[in-house]
Amino acid sequence: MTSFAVPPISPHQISLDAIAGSLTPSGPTLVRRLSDLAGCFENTETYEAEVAASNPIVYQVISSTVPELPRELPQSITTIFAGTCGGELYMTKGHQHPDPQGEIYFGLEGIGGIIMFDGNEKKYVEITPGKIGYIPPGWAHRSINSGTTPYKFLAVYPGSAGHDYGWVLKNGMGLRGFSENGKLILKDFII
Ligand code: S6P
Ligand code: ZN
Repeated sequence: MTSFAVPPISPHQISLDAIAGSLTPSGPTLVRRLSDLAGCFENTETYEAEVAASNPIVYQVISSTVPELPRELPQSITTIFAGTCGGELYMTKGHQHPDPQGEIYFGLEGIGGIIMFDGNEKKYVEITPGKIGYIPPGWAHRSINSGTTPYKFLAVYPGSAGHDYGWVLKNGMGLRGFSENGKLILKDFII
């Protein structure tokens, strides 16, 4: 079983396999199924039906061994599988950093993007292999897979940033991503 390293962390090298979406050495892997995304999709009827029917895996997050601790700089690779629920593209839960600090996402495979919301303004930044998306302090962020293959990106973030998922459930994300005839359509997020 993989785990986070214990400080003090030694200088080290990490191998990144963009196609496999893996880090070596790696820490824990988090798997999120549709049932873990309660309150995220607009069409609650379809959501409940699909959870009851097959409860598919929506995304997974593989961490490096660097722990989420102050002054450390953890990394992770998120893979969002291709799919929709009620026409809405598969997404991550989305969160705010309770300690408002920036973060970067680096595109590895597939096509997707970051919906960002600061409680007032909303933005969408597309991510493809080789593109870096910058998430400034104070912007909640949620990733979507807008393509037909798994979308993979590397995240690098301050270890003390934390994850507040409740903020998104309370305030929404500003935008929702839908697939219509294979095209990404962004719609206002109505609370
Ligand atoms: C951490 C970073 C990512 C996400 C991951 C899953 O700050 O933003 O590693 O944790 O993409 O998203 P979420 O919203 O379920 O944490
Ligand atoms: Zn984050």
